[in-house]
Amino acid sequence: MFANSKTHIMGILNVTPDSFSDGGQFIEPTNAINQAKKMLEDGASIIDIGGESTRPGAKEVTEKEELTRVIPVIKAIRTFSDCIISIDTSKPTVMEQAIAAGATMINDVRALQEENALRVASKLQVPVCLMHMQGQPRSMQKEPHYTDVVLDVKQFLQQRINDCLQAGIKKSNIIIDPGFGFGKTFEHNILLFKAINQFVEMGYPVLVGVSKKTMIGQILNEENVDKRNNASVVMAVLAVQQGASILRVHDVKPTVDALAVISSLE
Ligand code: 9MG
Repeated sequence: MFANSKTHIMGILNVTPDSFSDGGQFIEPTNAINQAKKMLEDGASIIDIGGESTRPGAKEVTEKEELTRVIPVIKAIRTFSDCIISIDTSKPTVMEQAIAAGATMINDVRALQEENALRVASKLQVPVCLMHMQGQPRSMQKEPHYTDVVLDVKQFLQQRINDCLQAGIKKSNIIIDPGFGFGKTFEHNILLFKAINQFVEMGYPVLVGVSKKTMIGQILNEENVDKRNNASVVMAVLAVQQGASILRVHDVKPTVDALAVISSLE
């Protein structure tokens, strides 16, 4: 699905009351569904639906609550689109029920490390994104520490890839992600961003998610997340130029337009 050279735009759909950038406006299923429609019309090929906020400091959510948030939205999107629906979760039961409801991909910020997650993902046989995170969202930004951030993150991802292959997940279903902002200082994020090409060299499609994140706020000295859109598009372009295959973004249309400019020059 992600092996060719096409760049996929993954539109973010947070069905949470406390997401950092959209402030819970898509917790209402109707709003969420309209937002998904808009992102698809704008050119997204993947919709990433999450019912657990993973922003720094976020509290964990119960399985029941997560299911209540995401399942109706997945079912509704499936009635009008055959797009790739990605379920952003670490919980095996949510993975299973989301796929049964029509999702076709798993995005796990905990890289299938929760109990039973590896076994369930292997059984489901869908593409899975393995993301690196140091710590847990509640405390991950307290004191992130690495010996060599690029090497450490690469080693972690390679270990998770090996565990996935061992568990029966097909190589063609694995996507990797350095996890920008997840247990990383500004300097760590910059070093990782400059090394996206090294992650691409690992031989798996690379997903990059920097849209509106704190690192962009720090570059711009801009607290207001709504004023980070332009810089988010620039970083998306720079990620593609290093070989990223999937861009996880809030603003689909400007990112699609930027990619059209790049491909017209190839
Ligand atoms: C859920 N989520 C928030 N940020 C993310 C990122 O950078 N990558 C992935 N895979 N998921 C993310």
